[in-house]
Amino acid sequence: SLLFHPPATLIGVPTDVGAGRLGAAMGPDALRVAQLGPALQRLGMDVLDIGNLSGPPNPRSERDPAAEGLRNLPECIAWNQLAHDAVLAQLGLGRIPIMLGGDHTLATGSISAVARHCRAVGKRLRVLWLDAHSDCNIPEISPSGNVHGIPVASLCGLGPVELASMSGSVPALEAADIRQVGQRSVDDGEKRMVRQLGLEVYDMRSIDELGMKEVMHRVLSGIEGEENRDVHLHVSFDVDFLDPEIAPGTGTTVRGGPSYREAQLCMEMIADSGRLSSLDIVELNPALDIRNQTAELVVDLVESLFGKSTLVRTRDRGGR
Ligand code: HAR
Ligand code: MN
Ligand code: MN
Ligand code: MN
Repeated sequence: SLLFHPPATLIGVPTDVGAGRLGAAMGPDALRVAQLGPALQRLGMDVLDIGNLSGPPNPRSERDPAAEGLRNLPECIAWNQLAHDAVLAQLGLGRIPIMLGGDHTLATGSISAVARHCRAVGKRLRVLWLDAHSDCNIPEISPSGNVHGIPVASLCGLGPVELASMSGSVPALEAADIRQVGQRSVDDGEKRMVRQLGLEVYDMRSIDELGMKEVMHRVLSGIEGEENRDVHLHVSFDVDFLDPEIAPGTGTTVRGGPSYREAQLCMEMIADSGRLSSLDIVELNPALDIRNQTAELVVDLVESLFGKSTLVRTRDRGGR
């Protein structure tokens, strides 16, 4: 690969606590079966797999009674704290943490660690949120009580204080640090939150109208090139971002997502930015998959995210 990457660490965080369906806890192992680590090593990367974190038990039923409007909140807080600590430790070692979820509630922990790290070393933060959903609910408006529907609000300082304060300061980041791509299912109250926070969202309609190339150009603007070496780019990749025709192995599919080629271009343009410094891969649910095809697709896309390309390319940063 023409791109240099610092060493990376795979951190398995096997949770179902934030989701309405069971099975995402098997996500880390499905990614291992699909050879995520070896695939990245073939690109010349130094990859270490530290195994799975252990935390509170996952629910045994998909109908746990809701407490204070949010299901399994104490377990979600505990798992997020574990994810936070593990991600922060890897950042401190100069390695790229790749968090293998688990459900998307874990992004509060991982991104809180990234925000804490950026504050400590004086880096600017940009978060790309690739997801069919905005994950911007707060307990008062969540239609499901599922904690994987609230991490963006938590990071912006709203909702349960244990989650909102995990980075050591509230809010963990500014809404202006986030770019969302791929949304096509946003709840009514949540739409008002997105608006109120002023999130920059490139939903499926934007992708239809502008094309993935222009969308990615916009979400990466201001962070590419030598003059922006002080930017830490975090990608939070919810597998339901992808069209369910190519990625059935996830708990809350929504039709009309990015195609295989659109997703590849998205990942390739992120790689070209040269800024990728941490990653979440979440909501992969092998219990709903067909012969691990979704995990294999994710590995294929993550190879592109770390610079795999069909041809040897000169690094045309503008790309246009
Ligand atoms: N918006 C819905 C809720 O809050 C569903 C969102 C959760 N699904 C996810 N996260 N996979 O992106 O319940
Ligand atoms: Mn999500
Ligand atoms: Mn989602
Ligand atoms: Mn491949």
